[in-house]
Amino acid sequence: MLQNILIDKAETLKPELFKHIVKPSRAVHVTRDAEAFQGWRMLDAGSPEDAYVKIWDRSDEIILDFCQYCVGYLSFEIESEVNVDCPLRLKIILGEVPAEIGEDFSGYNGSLGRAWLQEEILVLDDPPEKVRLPRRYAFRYVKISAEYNSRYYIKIKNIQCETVTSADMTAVAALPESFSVELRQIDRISLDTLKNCMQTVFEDGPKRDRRLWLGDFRLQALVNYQSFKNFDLCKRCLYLFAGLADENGLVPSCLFERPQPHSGKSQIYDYTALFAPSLLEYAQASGDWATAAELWPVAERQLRIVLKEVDGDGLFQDNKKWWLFIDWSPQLDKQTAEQGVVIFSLKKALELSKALGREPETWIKDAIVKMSDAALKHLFDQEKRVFVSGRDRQVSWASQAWMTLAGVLPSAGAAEAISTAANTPDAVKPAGPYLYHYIVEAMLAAGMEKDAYALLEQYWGAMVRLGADTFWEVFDPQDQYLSPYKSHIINSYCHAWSCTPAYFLRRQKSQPFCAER
Ligand code: RAM
Repeated sequence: MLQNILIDKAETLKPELFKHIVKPSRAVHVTRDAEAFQGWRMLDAGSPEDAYVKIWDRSDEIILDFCQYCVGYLSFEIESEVNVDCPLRLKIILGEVPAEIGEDFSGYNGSLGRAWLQEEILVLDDPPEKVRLPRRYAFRYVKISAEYNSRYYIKIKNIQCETVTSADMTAVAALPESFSVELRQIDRISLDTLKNCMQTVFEDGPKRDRRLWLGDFRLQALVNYQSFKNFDLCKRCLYLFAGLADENGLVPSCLFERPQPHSGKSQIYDYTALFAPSLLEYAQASGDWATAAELWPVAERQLRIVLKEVDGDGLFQDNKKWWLFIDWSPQLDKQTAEQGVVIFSLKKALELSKALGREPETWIKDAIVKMSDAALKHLFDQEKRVFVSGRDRQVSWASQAWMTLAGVLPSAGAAEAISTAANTPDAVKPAGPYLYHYIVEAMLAAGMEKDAYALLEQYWGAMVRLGADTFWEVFDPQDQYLSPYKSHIINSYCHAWSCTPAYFLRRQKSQPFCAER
């Protein structure tokens, strides 16, 4: 019953979407180029008007470049001869990046469903004047091919996209000119990334997976508080998570809105712990402490659940019951990072309970002390001055980041541990922007402002230099083809967890200094 009330509340907060019409800016050709991102480059092929009026006989194709990232509904007009003697077959491919247009989807062998690749086959018996694709697409490039038609002619014209978002771009000013051009560009791309993921929930990516994930949500919300300030969308998401908790009170790590809100059934340990920090941050940003008070039992429940995986010595143990995420790196041992996430979340929960004027939560305090002591005793290498993880005492950036955010060491010790890991050649590095966010956040917490902004500029700036319109789900500067799903074309190239430079930059009044690159 209570669950239904929470879902009903969430549904009343469903936003109206802002709509804009966007038209392509140019026609292009796609060509192989070893120097370009993932080996594909777009070459200018003139104005879109020339491409629209192209007359098709049998088979041919046009590629249009919208020169900006669009999420929405594509439409175009068809002009055909009267004596059409067979159905018209059109293939439409939409791509976030050039590789999706250049490569042949029939060779796809990734681990996620092929239907995520954006492709539409239209077979029209009586070609209408106007076509509007029913599915929402996420793209910059559109390729339309006429496939083996009979000997009649058609013209395609007036292609446009009706874009949708719940982010109000007019509510956000550009960063002041006291910031470097590069940082302003990184900020703008971050906001474009978030905007395109802000729909009726905070989607992780508008091409894929198009759903609400708890870990992604925390980062999206943090950027939103510094920019669009759409508090109701955050509130809606918090109620959806709470309303879909299972019979043990465990909130889902991801959820779907349609056909009606339902759990995605994935349970990620670290995401579960982050519900409490997310609730606190929402209340701090919006001032809506009533919602925080109403959802406090849910936050508390998540922490009681994660503490079940902590042994008598105060150490997190992987009992193989949960998906441990932290990052996509396959080599990463996650024990220490998970320990850090839990301590960090317990501390935020304590802050929340105090702000709500609750009686002192001694169980939270006790767990913080016990887990912090255990971390120092068992997970900190006194000689190397660095946190280690797992049986092989692995050194990773992830362990230092989360232990820093957990505040287990004083900041000088945390800075030393982060620098030691960064200077250890075989330390496991992050595989994607989600963990890079936490590295930057940890550096700032450890007083390493210069390094934090240098890393931000280096990592996100590298995506910009490779032509990013929006920031990516996965990015390893050493491997442009890296994919957790065994295919780079199924990766999401507008992925909201990568939008956090705007959070770091917008909390600054002026240009933060950057270390030499
Ligand atoms: C993928 C998505 C999502 C992330 C999970 C762990 O499905 O990239 O953003 O939160 O994995």
